[in-house]
Amino acid sequence: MFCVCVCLSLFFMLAAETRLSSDLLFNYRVAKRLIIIMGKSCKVVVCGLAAVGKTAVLEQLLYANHIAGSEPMETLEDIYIGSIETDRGTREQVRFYDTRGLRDGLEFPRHYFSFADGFVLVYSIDSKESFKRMEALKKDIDRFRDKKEVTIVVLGNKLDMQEQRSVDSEVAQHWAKTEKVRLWEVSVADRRTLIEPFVHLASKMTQPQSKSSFPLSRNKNKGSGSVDS
Ligand SMILES: Nc1nc2c(ncn2[C@@H]2O[C@H](COP(=O)(O)OP(=O)(O)O)[C@@H](O)[C@H]2O)c(=O)[nH]1
Ligand SMILES: [Mg+2]
Repeated sequence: MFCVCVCLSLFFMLAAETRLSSDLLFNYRVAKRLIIIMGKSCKVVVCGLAAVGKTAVLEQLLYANHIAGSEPMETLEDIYIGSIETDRGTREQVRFYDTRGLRDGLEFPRHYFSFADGFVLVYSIDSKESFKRMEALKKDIDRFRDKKEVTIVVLGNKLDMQEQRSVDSEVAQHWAKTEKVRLWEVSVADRRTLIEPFVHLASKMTQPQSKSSFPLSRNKNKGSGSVDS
């Protein structure tokens, strides 16, 4: 019995150590604490194929500190809390869930579909595969969102890589029109291109007639960021 107890204690100590040593988890806890202090905010899930630039977009939008083409770091889940000035001139707090990049055989976790108020679907203009995956994500959102109203914006990222373009701009816009979503082609290398889609997103999610409207400020688990329109 004593041996079992010792083994169990060692196991839990080891597990706690591993968890504490994880920056991600630490950041997640800090973010959670921040969220509790700061109250309600819109939840936006950022998703798409791996390496399309989801993290880079958020880092650049909120902190203007991402150099396009810099060493990518794999994301598990990070939460960014940002404050966005809407087209009504109000400031709204948005919680961005930066998700793990999808790869072959990796399904997007279902729980995101039911808890999000909004989605940023990202593909890269140099990758047809990423566009297809983004289309599939849109279908999944329609299927699994539990009839909840959600705002979706689509970003065709890496606009600076025109020479490698494989997703036609008009084809993408036509798809967006059919799906009744807004689509922007953007580049992390040019932060200005990121502003309009996020201002639109925050404005739509918080418009007065919507149930999810509320006034809000700024932050992220690794810090905080702000976007002025
Ligand atoms: N040229 C270029 N590179 C980008 C752009 N956005 C992201 N990247 C690069 O693409 C790689 C993957 O980005 P990352 O944000 O980690 O992708 P994620 O897996 O979708 O989060 C990194 O090297 C980024 O610097 C962009 O607009 N232009
Ligand atoms: Mg990432």
